[in-house]
Amino acid sequence: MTNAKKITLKIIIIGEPAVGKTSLVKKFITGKFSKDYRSSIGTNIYTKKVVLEDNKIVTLQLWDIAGQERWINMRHSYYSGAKGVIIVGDLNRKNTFDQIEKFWVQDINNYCSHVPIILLANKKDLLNKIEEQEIISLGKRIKTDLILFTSAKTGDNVELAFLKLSKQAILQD
Ligand code: G3D
Ligand code: MG
Repeated sequence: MTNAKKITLKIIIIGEPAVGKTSLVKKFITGKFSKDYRSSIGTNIYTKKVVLEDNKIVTLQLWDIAGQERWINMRHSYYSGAKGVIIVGDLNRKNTFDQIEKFWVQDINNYCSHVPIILLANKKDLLNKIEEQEIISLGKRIKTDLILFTSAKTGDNVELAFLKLSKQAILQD
């Protein structure tokens, strides 16, 4: 007998091309890759089971845009039912953070408002060109639940990011 509760959470990952979205997901998944069954909407879907506190087994369904970031077909399907959003910027390209505010947040507002958002400032292993304070201000303006500085290369804060968002998503679900 087990009193574990089974929950599936759809988490979407968004952000400009080459910020490290796929690398972050792959680092977290470490090899587990469920076959792409939604290639028609330009998406790869990965799953990973995690066990949170109080024995909750959560299956994370991670949706990663496969190319053509800004022009994903059927945007509605991509965002629909998402319980959490990971927005990624590249610490070496300021523009990728500007676009978060200009473009990606509008999408969230249009398609899946009121879900927890985590902002990842990725590639922290490289020479960073953006002040930490700028990222924190952006996070406040777009009302993120958490900001983390990550590296998909070293793995720094990657697992933490997915676990924190999962917890928040369950609380708000
Ligand atoms: P995307 O899915 O957002 O488009 P990718 O981004 O995951 O494809 O990553 C784009 C490039 O950035 C890749 O390099 C990848 O290796 C690199 N990258 C991703 N995350 C990090 C990071 O944290 N640190 C460093 N140093 N590089 C990172 P290539 O050369 O394969 O295009
Ligand atoms: Mg990618």
